Amino acid sequence: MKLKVFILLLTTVFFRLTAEDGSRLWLRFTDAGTETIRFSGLLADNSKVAVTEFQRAWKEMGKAPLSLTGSMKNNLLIIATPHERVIRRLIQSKDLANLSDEGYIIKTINNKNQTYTVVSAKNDAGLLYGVYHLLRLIQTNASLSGLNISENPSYERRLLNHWDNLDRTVERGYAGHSIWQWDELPGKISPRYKEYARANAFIGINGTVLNNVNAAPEILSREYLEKVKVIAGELRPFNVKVYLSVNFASPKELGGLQNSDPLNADVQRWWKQKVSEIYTLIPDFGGFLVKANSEGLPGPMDYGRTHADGANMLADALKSYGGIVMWRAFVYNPDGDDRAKQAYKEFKPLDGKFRDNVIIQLKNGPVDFQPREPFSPLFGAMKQTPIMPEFQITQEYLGFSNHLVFLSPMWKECLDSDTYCAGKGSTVAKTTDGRIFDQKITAIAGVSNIGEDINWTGHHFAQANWYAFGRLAWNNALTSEQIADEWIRMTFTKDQEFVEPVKKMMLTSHQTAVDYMMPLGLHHIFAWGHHYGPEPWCDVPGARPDWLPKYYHNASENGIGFDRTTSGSDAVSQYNSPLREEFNDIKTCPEEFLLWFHHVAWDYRMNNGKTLWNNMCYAYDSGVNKVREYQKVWDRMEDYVDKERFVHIQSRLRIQSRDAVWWKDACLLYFQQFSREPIPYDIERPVYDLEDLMKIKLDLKHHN
Ligand code: GCW
Repeated sequence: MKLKVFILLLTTVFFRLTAEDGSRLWLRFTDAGTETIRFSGLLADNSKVAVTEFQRAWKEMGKAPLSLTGSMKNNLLIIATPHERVIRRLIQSKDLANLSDEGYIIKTINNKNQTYTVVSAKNDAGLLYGVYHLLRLIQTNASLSGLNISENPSYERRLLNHWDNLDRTVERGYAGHSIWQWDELPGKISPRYKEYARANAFIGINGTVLNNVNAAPEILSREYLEKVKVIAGELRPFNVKVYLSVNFASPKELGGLQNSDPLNADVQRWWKQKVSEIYTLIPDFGGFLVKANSEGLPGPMDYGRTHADGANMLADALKSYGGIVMWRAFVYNPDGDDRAKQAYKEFKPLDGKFRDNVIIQLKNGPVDFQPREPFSPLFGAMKQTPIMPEFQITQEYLGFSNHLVFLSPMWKECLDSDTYCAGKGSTVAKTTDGRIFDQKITAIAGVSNIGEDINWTGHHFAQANWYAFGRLAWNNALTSEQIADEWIRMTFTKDQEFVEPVKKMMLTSHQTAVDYMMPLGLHHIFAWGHHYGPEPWCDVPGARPDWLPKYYHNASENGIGFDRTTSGSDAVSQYNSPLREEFNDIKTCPEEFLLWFHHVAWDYRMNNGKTLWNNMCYAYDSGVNKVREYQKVWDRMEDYVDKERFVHIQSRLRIQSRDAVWWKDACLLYFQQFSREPIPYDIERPVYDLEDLMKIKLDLKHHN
């Protein structure tokens, strides 16, 4: 018997040491430094998911489950809503009055010489988030004494958008196939759905759009809705609601109607019936996400109607059930003079024309999730129509799941940008979270980077981007530093020798990627189709001009960059003063956006006195050097990390390092043909030949 126990112990230890595949994400409760925590018992309604989640984590930490008690003992943990008398006794009602439906408080209460830790909320959802917050404090070794926490989320709807197709391929997904096993559903339920729900709930995500915005009409068929119903059932206990992307032509394609004109009564009836069918199956269904008249997809404009006509028809069908329409503003027109202007041009005139259960979903920048873009000028421009930011968690334009790029600083850059729409300080965050406009709906979306890879996201560090999105959706005032710090401690170790250098690496990694890919406001110089490597020379006969890098960089002997000033495309005028003047003047335009807004001569002297060409060379070089530094930082971390994750990350950094050189050589050698200037002699010489780089054709299929 003893031998058996010993062997069991040995295998457990062995398993722990070796099976570090990243599948546990940030939910690694075993690793928590819980020595100092002593709860004497638990006072709670045991049936609540918040309580079972606490006990589950507690057990994983190697602790015996807290025994439930009805009597008030010192060091008691209390998890309850005001339905429990003890909460009404210990907590002042004003403390709970300020909470939203999902808000919570965590307090240390001293009462009659006894101390209690209390997690309370108006509803079960808030209780769950409160418990997760407490667990995060435990996991990150934060102090548990004198707690006085009160939190409400920044956005009511905090959504992931999956670009998952029904054949289980994932558009712009780099972590394997879709986690939704459509072929097995509804009969077989993958255990991963529940794990997914828990991981999301832990970071505050409360909704998910299951399918690609390039939506197949079949998602609305009865067959698929039965499958969706099962997924919704798995996610529900964790307060994660299901939404669907819909194809605007569904009435015609799926319903066999003559057309899908939003003003056609048959079409309206079709949607009403469909929506009623959905709610019969999924009573808490969240609503629709729609990509219409964008990149060749059908939409109301096919029938001479507006975006508002289309969105409102769907909104009317959803209204009585509490469902919403998230209508995307990702539109552009092959004939326009500047793609960056299109969303503003199409949507601003429609302000005030949408139903109150419609929200416009807008990418952070005016073009398309580029490594760096200024914020979209549509933020703050619609004053009677709510707008929700859409960020891209999956790294379509940032090295797929090969490059280590922590995206929180990029998103913060957008959220903290001042739109000046209601005077100074009108940040994108405030224009979208209800602090400036009186909005019926507030929401935020992130395009998921999740797939069926064992570590969920391909690169272990890409987990941090999923994590960061959730945390920012919950609290858009968090700093990237805080988020990285939490994530590292929960995912790897709390050892400062590890936390500090790794955090520094993460926090600089976005700027690093911008430097080796597209510094100084360059954008969209990616290879045709896959968006992985560089192809500034790309020329595809007959292709839409706005799908080609040259449209954006305009390199010639005169200089480089897109003239969006008042003498160019005039995109600057879509911004409020003083931004439009600041962007318009080459002297005041922030240098990180220089080539976004200006066409600049190669010998133009920048703030540091060096020419544009030299600055560009130094930027690419700095990007390359930074990645090499990351390799050194990471190699020094070997003793703090399990072998499996260490080696995996090490090998990805090697790829990133090589790719950075590829980017640098390709862009500098190509642009040098126009600048006709030497690459400054103090930086590393190119190691590739341009002709060879121009021959690279990766077999990664996709349009534009
Ligand atoms: O970034 C582009 C992508 C497309 C995507 C589109 C969109 C889902 O290259 O793959 O399609 O944006 O956001 O609709």
